[in-house]
Amino acid sequence: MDAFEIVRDAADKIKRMEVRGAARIAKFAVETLKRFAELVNENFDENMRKAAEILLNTRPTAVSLFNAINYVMRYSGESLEEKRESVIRRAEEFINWVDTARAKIGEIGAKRIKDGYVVMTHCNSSAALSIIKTAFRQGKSIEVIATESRPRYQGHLTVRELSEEGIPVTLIVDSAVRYFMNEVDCVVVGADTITVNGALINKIGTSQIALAAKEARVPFMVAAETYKFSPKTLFGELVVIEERDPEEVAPKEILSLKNVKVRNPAFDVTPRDYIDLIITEIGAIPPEMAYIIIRERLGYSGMEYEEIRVSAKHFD
Ligand code: 5GP
Ligand code: RI2
Repeated sequence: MDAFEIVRDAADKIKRMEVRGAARIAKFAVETLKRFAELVNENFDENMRKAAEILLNTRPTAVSLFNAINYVMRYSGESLEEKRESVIRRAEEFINWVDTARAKIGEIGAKRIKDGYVVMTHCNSSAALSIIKTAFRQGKSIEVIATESRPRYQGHLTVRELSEEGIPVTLIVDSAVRYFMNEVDCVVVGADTITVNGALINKIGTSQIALAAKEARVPFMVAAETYKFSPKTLFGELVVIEERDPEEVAPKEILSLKNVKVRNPAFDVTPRDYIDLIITEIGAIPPEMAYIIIRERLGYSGMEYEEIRVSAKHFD
């Protein structure tokens, strides 16, 4: 396969959700840029930029993809070989960030899960499951309630994963969340993006769960690596919520009915008031601290922002 074919093939896998999950798509995009850099021998800067844009224009909501690509695109060097090496080094650094952050989040978050807890989770988040698995491996007897997460049923992935680990898990339909909330000790979900004012953008249905949890006084925790915080929102942009094909939601005979519109947003916004804690790899923080993470951990200031930014033309 030629270098751009590899990139286009990877972008297609992300779009079709063959590769999915905010952390996984970020890591996969970075692995792809690394492979691309290993193969490119001319017009290095221009070709890297084109490859980065193809990967960026796949799924608009998870800022992990933007942060990952921008991390690699801050490569340095004068000669082709220096630049290539810099891309490879930065890609490896980011991949290491993904893996170590997930483990650290597991360690920190597990302290909030006590023996005998029933934990509710939504969709399939590697960071949220890291917390649940770590608590279980520490010998705590826990049970999980997992929503099926229509329309893509990522809940099926979650119950498989937990079953393999030996963790008892109950699968429920998304609309049964309120019904089960009284049995739940805490909710743990992942994140696609955290905004500068501490709002959570995550799989559609998350905000309803947060609302039900708040009403029942059940702690609602978010597992989010620091690369899930959005620098764009510091500069006033709103997060673009991906709306996917209605065919994922309803059969053709429904879609073809007169006067019927079918909509399929993939994510929703949970305001910070519903969030008790965000578990990051550098500590458990209140949502109000999102600004500090973007400024100090991700190192974004107004000047830098425009400079390093790879344009995302399809959803800007
Ligand atoms: P709601 O839409 O549920 O009333 O509130 C959403 C909350 O998330 C508000 O506090 C809003 O300021 C905050 N927020 C931060 N960034 C975004 C964004 O990109 N989109 C939306 N819809 N809300 C955001
Ligand atoms: P991790 C997923 O998005 C879900 O919304 C999940 O909560 C989030 O990414 C984070 O997953 P999708 O790709 O990064 O299934 O924690 O649409 O694995």
